Amino acid sequence: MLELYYFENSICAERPLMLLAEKGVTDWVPRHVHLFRGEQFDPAYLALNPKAQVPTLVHDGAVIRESSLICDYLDDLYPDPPLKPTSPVEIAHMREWIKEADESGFEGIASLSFVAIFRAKLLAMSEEERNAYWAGQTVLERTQRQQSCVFEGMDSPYALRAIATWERIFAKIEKATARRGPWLMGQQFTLADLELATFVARLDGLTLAEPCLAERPNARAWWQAVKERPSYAEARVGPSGEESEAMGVEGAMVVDDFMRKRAEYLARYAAG
Ligand SMILES: N[C@@H](CCC(=O)N[C@@H](CS)C(=O)NCC(=O)O)C(=O)O
Repeated sequence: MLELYYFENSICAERPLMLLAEKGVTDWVPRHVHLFRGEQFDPAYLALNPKAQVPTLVHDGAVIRESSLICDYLDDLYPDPPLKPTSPVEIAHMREWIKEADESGFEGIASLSFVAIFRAKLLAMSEEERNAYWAGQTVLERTQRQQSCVFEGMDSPYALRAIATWERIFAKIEKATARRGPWLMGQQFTLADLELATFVARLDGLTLAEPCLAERPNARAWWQAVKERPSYAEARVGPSGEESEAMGVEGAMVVDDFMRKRAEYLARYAAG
């Protein structure tokens, strides 16, 4: 039995959801973890995922954590259509994209999401409520990042890091797809495209992808092609319906600050 613990609004959980759609796998059991109701802190869930995060995959009792490892595992389990190249060199290059997405891309999206979406909600809480919100977390680094984004907004050093990270990633996407598109690894749509897709979808939902794509025609074409894959709609990647409207409004409220910080970053750190 294949069970996937997920939350629909999670850019990490969307990765295996999109992968299952790519593979046409439907006989899996959805296990919903409502992050806004704190279900990730239930002792039964913590036993599966001590970091209190989604997604988690349980396959015939074996627990697999970390969205990129889950996708890799599922790609081996359901090899058709393959989402990894065949040559070991190409596989290593594909994994480099995923490593960068995991190591810094995710943190960047999480920071910008906190500044744009969760900041106002947390600032509206009493100090006691805010402390209770952070009390259950088990990863101090994440709590500190969230607190910085809530209290400092776009002036948080994490927001600047997020901007720098995504400038670097979009520049790499532009270069790779200009050299040999339409996908990051050339002709084959791979785990690299899929695992970046759900992160870019959040940026796009916040209206913050456009400034990064404006002068990058190949990256823009790549992003358009990703959104047109049936798996993108089937897995409901990115915000949809009312959520999409709300996110667009929240993003629009920080877009000027984002542009100001981005210009500051480009002038101070990325000149030349
Ligand atoms: N590196 C982990 C990160 C997982 C993660 O942080 N998931 C977020 C949602 S995207 C989460 O569960 N957050 C818990 C919370 O908000 O309390 C992965 O890729 O699976």
